[in-house]
Amino acid sequence: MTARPVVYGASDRPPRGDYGRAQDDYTCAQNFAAYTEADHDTYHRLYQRQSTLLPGLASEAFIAALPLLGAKERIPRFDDVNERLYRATRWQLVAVPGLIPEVPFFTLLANRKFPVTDWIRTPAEFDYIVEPDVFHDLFGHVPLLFNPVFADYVQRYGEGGLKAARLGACEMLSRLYWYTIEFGLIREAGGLRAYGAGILSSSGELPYAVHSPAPRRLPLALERAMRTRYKIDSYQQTYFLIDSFEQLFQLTDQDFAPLYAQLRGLPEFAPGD
Ligand code: HBI
Ligand code: FE
Repeated sequence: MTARPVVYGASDRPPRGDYGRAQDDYTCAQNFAAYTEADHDTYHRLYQRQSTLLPGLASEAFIAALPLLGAKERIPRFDDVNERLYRATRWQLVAVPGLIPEVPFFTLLANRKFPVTDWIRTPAEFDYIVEPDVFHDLFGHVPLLFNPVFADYVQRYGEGGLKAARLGACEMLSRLYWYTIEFGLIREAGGLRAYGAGILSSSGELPYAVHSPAPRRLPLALERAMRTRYKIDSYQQTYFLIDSFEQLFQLTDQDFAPLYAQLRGLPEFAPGD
């Protein structure tokens, strides 16, 4: 069976990426030869702009880990990053053609493999792209996988996802991923900082998430986050706050099955509630 593309979330956009080259587990070889000089230039310009925005807005743990990625000027070979990443936390990057279905996604995370989309946005999409591309994944997600506590949380999330799939609770667990790994905020230095990849890789949403008075900011509580719907193509209207990555990890210590049963019958919250 060749891997079929997925249409992700509410977007009715055709999936991007060539899924014909993916294996059954949805991974593929990184198509390094396909990168043009324009692609490397797009990556370099995105990296430069985003890294100048970080001070005072990004979590210190992220700022400290970013140099470990070791790729500022050009899109790196994932195997080169894996040299360093595997030594640090036993995680490795695997290339995927784009978004993949939830169970293959959870399976990779549960095995400390992070799926990294291997294509990059066009220059016309420099300021915004709906789907995660290689810059979102490498710059947004990979640095914190060098952080031991966060790295363990992501694997625990993957294991939880496989259990959620068996319980038909993927949507509730996906919201936890969305409001932490993608769009989470952490209390730090008397203020707020971003640790979610979707914020860290966005030039507009990074200052907005930390400083704008518009969005709601709530302390992370599973029963609230798991019932709060999200949109994938606009700034978040609700952000959830944590005090530490240890707090995130401890959340995964409990068995979510009773929580899913309790929440299933309760009404959901719209993104802006
Ligand atoms: N696929 N490649 C990729 N990257 C993601 O971050 C991703 C995905 N599929 C599903 C998904 N994220 C989320 O819905 C998870 O909560 C399951
Ligand atoms: Fe992401």
